[in-house]
Amino acid sequence: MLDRTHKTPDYMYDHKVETMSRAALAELQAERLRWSLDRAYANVPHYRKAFDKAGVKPDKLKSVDDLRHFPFTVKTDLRDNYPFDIFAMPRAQLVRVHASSGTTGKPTVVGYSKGDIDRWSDLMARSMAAAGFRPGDLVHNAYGYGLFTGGLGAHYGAERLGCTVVPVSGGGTERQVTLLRDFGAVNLCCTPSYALNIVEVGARMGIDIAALPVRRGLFGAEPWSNEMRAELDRRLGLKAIDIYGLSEIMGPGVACECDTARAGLHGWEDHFLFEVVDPETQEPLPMGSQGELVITTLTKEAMPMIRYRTRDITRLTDEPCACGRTHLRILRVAGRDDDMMIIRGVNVYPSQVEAVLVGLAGLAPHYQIRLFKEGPLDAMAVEVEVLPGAACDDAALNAKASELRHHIKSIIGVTCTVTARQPGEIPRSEGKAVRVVDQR
Ligand code: DLL
Repeated sequence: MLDRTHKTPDYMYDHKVETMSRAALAELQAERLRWSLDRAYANVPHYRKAFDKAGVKPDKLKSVDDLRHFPFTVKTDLRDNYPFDIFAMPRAQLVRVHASSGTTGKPTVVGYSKGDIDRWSDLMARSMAAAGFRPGDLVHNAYGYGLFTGGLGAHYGAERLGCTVVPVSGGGTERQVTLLRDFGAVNLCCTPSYALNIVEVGARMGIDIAALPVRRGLFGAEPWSNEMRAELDRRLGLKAIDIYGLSEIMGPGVACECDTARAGLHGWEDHFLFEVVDPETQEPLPMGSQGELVITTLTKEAMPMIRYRTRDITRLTDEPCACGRTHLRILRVAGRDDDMMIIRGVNVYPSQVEAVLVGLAGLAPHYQIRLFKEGPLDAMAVEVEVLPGAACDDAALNAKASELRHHIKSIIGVTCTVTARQPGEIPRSEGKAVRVVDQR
């Protein structure tokens, strides 16, 4: 258990650690990094082989900078060691496993010791406190429970912080709305796309979510734009906060925004080491450059991850934050490198298309992108919906479509086809939204 005997203001879960000087953080990281590398090398055949092949040894590590000589870990390393061979402890000593859905091939399995669950709970509690959750709050948790880390991660964190949890899980949206109204939760946890679905179903039921007590949304598990944030703030009448994480590293709570600044997600550096590398050359990039986020765990017992390539594209900053926390910030994740589309030579992320269409008069914030071949070239078709009540005869739909096509061209610089549809025609999400349908 975390030592919470020191005085902590109520807007921070662990003031001493969250405001540690960067020099002290670096010292703590160096010490923990050695421990993590040692543990991986001694207990996981995969790491022993990979380190030996690269000619590196944990005991040769002089400083955190030397980590750059250690090999990366990628998703296929987990699949190749399916299900339990990447663990640094006998399976019988673990208290839990989670797994990715694995749309293609084997799922990736991740494991936790009792101590790992304890630290995860603390980091989620820390994230939630940063997001403005307080002990005694009622938390409506609509992240999916099960193999996905969202549900149980948020559940344990909220309990640890001293909140009362409503463990609804995802789906059954009318019931979600009824419970939000009847119980009066002040905090909502779900994906941003599901939050939109909830507010819309509420409107159909004659219940305005914005008029309910809910005032904080802890949204993550998928990329979302600042434009979508403004839309969620307004439609749900709350403050939308971004939370990041991935199962391979822990689950939700690897990084979270503070409600003071909402300007980047504080990455909890006492437990993780963050690097940004050039996805092509794999060379580490200086602070502030955009590239692929690489994370090393510093305290995970059951499954240390050394230089895990997340494939998430972002930038880091260690500029001081208005909230007083010293841990670096991950500027919002633009998307995954495998989601990046190259349309006539222009690199585009779905979240950029989202930023253009959300808030455009008469359009609903629902969309889907279809990728297809036009001769030898990749082409993009964007499907959107008009708002309920807006004109939706053919002429009105065509006019909306051509307006959006024009904006996408002038703001992102790509030519695409746009189809505007009737309200309700784009599939709704109950978890992670499917933004891109690849028909190439
Ligand atoms: O999505 C963990 C999570 C649950 C995070 C609930 C936040 C809230 P995975 O299913 O393993 O874990 O998916 C991880 O989702 O590599 C990113 O590509 C994406 N992702 C997660 N959070 C964000 C975010 C959970 N805030 C993958 N912004 C990651 C953008 C995100 N992308």
